[in-house]
Amino acid sequence: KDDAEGEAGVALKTKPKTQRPPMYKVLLLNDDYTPMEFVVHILERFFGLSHAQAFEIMLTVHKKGLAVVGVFSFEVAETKVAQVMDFARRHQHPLQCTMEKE
Ligand code: TYC
Repeated sequence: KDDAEGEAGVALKTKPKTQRPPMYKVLLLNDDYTPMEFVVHILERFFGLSHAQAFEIMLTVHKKGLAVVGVFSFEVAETKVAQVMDFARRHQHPLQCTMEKE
């Protein structure tokens, strides 16, 4: 029923369903070898974070094992993960970055 009146004449309202695209969390994982400054640099460069924000997230990953860096559309999340993984690989650091549906 998509009516403003129900079976017994009770006023009802059906919410118009606004379709939102699914969003994806980009996660950064800790490891024992990637230098802290390298991780901070990645967060500034690919996620547009300030040095202070980048340092804070890096420390959270270091202490907790992982952290959400940001939430993006599928395509943007995919691109960020690829940029981070490629940059880390080129610098021979084992840094891992993944994405997960919100
Ligand atoms: N644990 C690393 C170190 O002690 C630093 C680090 C932080 C590595 C965050 C990865 O995603 C990471 N050098």
